[in-house]
Amino acid sequence: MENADESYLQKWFRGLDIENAFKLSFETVDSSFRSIYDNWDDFSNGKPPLDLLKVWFRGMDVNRDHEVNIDEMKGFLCSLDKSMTVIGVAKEIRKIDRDGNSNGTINFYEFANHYGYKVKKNQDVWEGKGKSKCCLLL
Ligand SMILES: [Ca+2]
Ligand SMILES: [Ca+2]
Repeated sequence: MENADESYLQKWFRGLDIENAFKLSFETVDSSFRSIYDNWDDFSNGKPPLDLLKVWFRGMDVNRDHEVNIDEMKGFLCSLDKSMTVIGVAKEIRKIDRDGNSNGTINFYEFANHYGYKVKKNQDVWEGKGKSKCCLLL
C-alpha cells in the first residue's frame, strides 16, 4: 500500500456510507476501526473479517448495483497501486468471478467466498439502500 492515495480513503468512506449521505456517524467510523484493530492479525494476513469485506465491497461498487465490474475494480486496485494494469485487473476479477457463469463481474457471494466465507447468494451488502436488485435479472 506504499503508493495508496486519498482515493482509497474515499472508497472506504463510500463503503461505510450506506445511506449515500456523504457523512458518517461517529459509531460507524468507530466500529470500522475497532473491527480492524480487533482482527488485526487476520487482517494483516489477508483474511479481513466479514464486516470489513462488506465495507470494502461497497467501496468498490460505485454504482451500488451489487456487482463489481472491471471499471470499478480497476478504480479500486489503482487507488492502492498506481502500476496496476487492465490485464492485472482482469486477472483479479477472473480469480474471484466463480459463481458458475463467469459473468465478468463480482458479486458479494463470490467476493466473500474468495476470502473463505460462506454467505447467502442473495445477501444484500447495501442493506436495502443500493439499487433495486430486480434489474439484475434482466
Ligand atoms: Ca457496480
Ligand atoms: Ca460473477
